[in-house]
Amino acid sequence: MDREHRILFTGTIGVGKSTAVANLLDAPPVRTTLGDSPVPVAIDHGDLRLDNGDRLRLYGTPGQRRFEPTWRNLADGAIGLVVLVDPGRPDPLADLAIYLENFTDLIHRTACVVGIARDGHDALTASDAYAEVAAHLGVVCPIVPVDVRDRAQVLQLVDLLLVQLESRGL
Ligand SMILES: Nc1nc2c(ncn2[C@@H]2O[C@H](COP(=O)(O)OP(=O)(O)OP(=O)(O)O)[C@@H](O)[C@H]2O)c(=O)[nH]1
Ligand SMILES: [Mg+2]
Repeated sequence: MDREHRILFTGTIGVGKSTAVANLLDAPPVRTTLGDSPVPVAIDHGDLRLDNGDRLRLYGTPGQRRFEPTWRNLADGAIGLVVLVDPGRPDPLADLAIYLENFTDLIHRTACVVGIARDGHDALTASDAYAEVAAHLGVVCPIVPVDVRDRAQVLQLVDLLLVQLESRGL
């Protein structure tokens, strides 16, 4: 079976997961709508071909926490995780903790990058607060501001993931 190099983009509702994924793809994203929801909930995914010929399959997870089983299915076999944080929400540090905890198996098996999205150049980003939350959960990973509408910045997040994987021989 062809190995699918799957990378997940996760984070709260509206943080920019779909925008980030769509921005990187070679073709428009495929949207899989989950059937058991009163409102349409989509998983966006598609392929990104890297310069070295490798192909990555990118997934945006549904934001709602009740889809935690879906998150786990997507995480199974994935090679890395991008957590997007919306600093404009009431408690972005708690948001970060929730996603790091939910994806703890994936993170410890592979690698993780945290993108502070939605105008993430704020006071919290400048402080060590996000890194402290991550460290408390045993996660050491790059934490960088990102504008998901800018393809180059999203690509940089993915690069930060791939560099970690390479350095660990994964
Ligand atoms: N003003 C502003 N808008 C942004 C920023 N980042 C993303 N957006 C916009 O926010 C909107 C929501 O982004 P989506 O990519 O749909 O977010 P999502 O995480 O996929 O949302 P769900 O799938 O509903 O959870 C899009 O219209 C983006 O263009 C930002 O930094 N600033
Ligand atoms: Mg979306």
